[in-house]
Amino acid sequence: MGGVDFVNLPVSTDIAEMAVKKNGIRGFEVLHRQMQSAYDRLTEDSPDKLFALGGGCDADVPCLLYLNEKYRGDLTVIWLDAHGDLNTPEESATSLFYGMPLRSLMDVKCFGLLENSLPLSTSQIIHAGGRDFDGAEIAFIKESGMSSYTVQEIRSDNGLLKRAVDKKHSGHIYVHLDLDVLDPADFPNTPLPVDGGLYCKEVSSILNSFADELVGLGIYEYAPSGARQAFVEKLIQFGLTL
Ligand SMILES: [Mn+2]
Repeated sequence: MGGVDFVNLPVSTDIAEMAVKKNGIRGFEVLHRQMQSAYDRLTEDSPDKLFALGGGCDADVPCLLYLNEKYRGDLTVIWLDAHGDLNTPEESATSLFYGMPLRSLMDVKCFGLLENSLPLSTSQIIHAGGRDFDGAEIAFIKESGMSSYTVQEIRSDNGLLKRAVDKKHSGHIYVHLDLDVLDPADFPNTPLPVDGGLYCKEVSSILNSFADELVGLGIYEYAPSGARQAFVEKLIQFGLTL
């Protein structure tokens, strides 16, 4: 990509290996290997800013742990997602890691996937647009006091996320964008769509409101299709200007 340091990290396509369960996580060894290689590459290149394109939400784990270490815990993460991504391996009914990435970031050993990294604290995270939480995830949010805002709260108050971020007093903001935070009527191209999401223009306006403070953006869960491809291209253009 012209003018941009672009790194394409290979991922396993071995279905049999992805099915092998360890530590309560399906495909643990594959995830461990891929996350470690992404993390090592980031550490080696040591970028100040990062634009990541997935893949599944789990691909943001090495990116966020790298940035959290780089900025020594001075990082605020806005996690835009229809789902919580907050299960522990014990709480997960499926043992699929894509339901766990946000929670793994707060675990001191990242569930064994990246053991030497600095975990995020719940106070660094703002979950936004969630509407399909499991019972254990709702309990976790309640007990931990982690910030979590619904689509309705965000829609009815333009400055809500901006104020929530300002309260964290961090100079480094990262946006994790799981495309399923979007309303399927407006953007259907995700593997796990959930009704009642944000509109594309609302997500664009959220991104623009943080454009000057962003140290990173991750875009995940795109199911490639011609429909709404223009919006994804717009997001990529935005990411490339960070
Ligand atoms: Mn997700």
